[in-house]
Amino acid sequence: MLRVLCLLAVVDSVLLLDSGMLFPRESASREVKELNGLWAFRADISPSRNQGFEEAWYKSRLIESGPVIDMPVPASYNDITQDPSLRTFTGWVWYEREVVVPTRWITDEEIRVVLRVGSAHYYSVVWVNGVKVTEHNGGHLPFEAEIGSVIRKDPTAKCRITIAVNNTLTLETLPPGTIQYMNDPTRYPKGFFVQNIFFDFFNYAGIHRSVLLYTTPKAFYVDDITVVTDFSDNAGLVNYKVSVKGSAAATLKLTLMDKEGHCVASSSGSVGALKVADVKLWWPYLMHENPGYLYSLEVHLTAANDKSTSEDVYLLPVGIRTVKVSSTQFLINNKPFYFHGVNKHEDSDIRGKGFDWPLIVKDFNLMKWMGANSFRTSHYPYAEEILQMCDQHGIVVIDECPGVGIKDIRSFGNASLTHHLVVMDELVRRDKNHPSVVMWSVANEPASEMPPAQFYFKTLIKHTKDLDPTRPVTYITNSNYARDLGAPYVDVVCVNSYFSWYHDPGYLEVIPIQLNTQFEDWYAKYQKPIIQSEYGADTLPGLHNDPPLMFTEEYQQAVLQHYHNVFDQKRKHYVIGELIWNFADFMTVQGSITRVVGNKKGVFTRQRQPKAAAFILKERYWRLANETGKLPYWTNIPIYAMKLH
Ligand code: GCB
Repeated sequence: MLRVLCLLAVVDSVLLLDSGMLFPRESASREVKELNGLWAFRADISPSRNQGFEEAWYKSRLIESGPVIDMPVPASYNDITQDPSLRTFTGWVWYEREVVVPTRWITDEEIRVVLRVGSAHYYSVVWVNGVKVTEHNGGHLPFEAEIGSVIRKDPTAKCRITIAVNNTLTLETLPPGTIQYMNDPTRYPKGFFVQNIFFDFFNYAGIHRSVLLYTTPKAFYVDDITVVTDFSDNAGLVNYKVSVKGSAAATLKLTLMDKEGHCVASSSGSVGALKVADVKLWWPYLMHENPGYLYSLEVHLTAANDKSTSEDVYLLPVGIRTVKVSSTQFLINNKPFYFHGVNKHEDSDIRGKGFDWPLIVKDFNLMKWMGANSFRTSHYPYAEEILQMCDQHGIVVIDECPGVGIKDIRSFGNASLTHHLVVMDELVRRDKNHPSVVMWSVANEPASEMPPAQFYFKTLIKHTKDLDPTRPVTYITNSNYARDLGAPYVDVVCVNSYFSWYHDPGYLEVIPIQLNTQFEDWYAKYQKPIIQSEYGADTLPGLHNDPPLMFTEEYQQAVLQHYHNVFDQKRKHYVIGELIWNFADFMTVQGSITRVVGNKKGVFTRQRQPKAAAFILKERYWRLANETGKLPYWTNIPIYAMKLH
């Protein structure tokens, strides 16, 4: 009982924001309408970038205030046209689309109609039929607005949705940046300015994920659900809390179903625990013969008045598993888990950071092909659909917020910290129920040796633990172990290092000694498990040299092999994972002469073709899986992967 109560307290602590952000799913009471496709688009190229607001472009159709072009949604706008100024545009761009809303949604006052944007980078303002319905600060998380009252004002009118998006990064955005005006008329054209950034990927912008309309009942509806799972022996435990908006008279019924649709537990009331006999745990890929097992939690809300009965139904996939960290191990379901995986980016030709199912499925096939059991969402939250795939396939995720490039001391100020806390609220609210998410990463390579970093990370990490005491929290460091001021607060030390690349370039022989020293130093100081969260080398596919020279396929292979030798020593003790930088080549800014049309540290090209290093990783990851998992009669191993065994 005490255990249940403790876990319920955990469930309770998560709900700090005043509303939920459940992924829109169709059910008996909910409909979803996707608004993806072609939208009208215009960049505000006025020197102030403010013409759109001054002239209120949202008040009438966008084409009436100036020329428009077709823009696909979801996609970054940068690589869609031949216009170099749109590729690097900084400022407001305007999107618009007219939507046919089902008549019933308008005439039936009992229906709540919500407009939801999966993500738009960076700052967004949204109008419906010229009426502002919401704005959102932040480029990688969803936001929504109830629009029923606006579309009901004139039921005969089309529903015109206008979204203005501004990609400007400042010292207080996440990631941070600065705008620098170049005022010397002898060197720069009039009004010339640049967006400086402190991170190594292209600042793609636009509406990056799906725009949807969805419905729920209006009088009452399921606003949020939090589940926290546990097990003991054969019994699983799903502690839940449901937050309901609207009528208090509604009754809640919860049913947990297995994959075959059989009810395995049921309950009522907004807070409680479901006990599952003969539980099938959620296991990572390659750790168990049946990974990614998901139950389905049906949350059923009903209310009756003298005339009728109405209901709201929401179905949440639930994986039952636990996560714990000791001083030397990362435990999933009390068994040691070793991360052998990748760092990724949301990045591809033409669509930039736009959501794309073919790309996502291809990436999952490649990760499973190479035996990767995990990835980090470097350097920002990825689309929810990607996490759903991870849940289903058992791919373990370190979920990172967009706190990348916090290098300027001014980005450690109050305004930045406050925003960072809100972003963590939004991230945890969105991703808390994914079994695949096993750890939060609050930042990547901040200037953690600067004095204000101590308070900043202490506060941020504590806040994240308060939001979700069930998952460990980390940030990714490349600081010196002796000067890193945030490390005392993390649960797992995640270190990036590029020996023989940025340090001692070309000298492969330094890797064993430097990597060994790195691990020994960090462990001696903190006695916390360590993940090598990045390592790698830029490599041009098809470029060869033996003995290995930098940028050749041979050099990338050699770097990996040198690192792997050390990992094999240390993983017997306290190293709990290795994540290659990077899964695939990705686009960067032109600002750095160390990048030739992007960062080439991928083991796959940007088009997802393997470099020689991909085969090294494939062999290694399957070998590691065979050592640590139980795979002899693994049923899902495709034929091509079986050959290795
Ligand atoms: C890093 C960063 C990552 C870069 C990578 C590199 O440490 O975390 O964003 O892309 O190094 O290739 O330089």
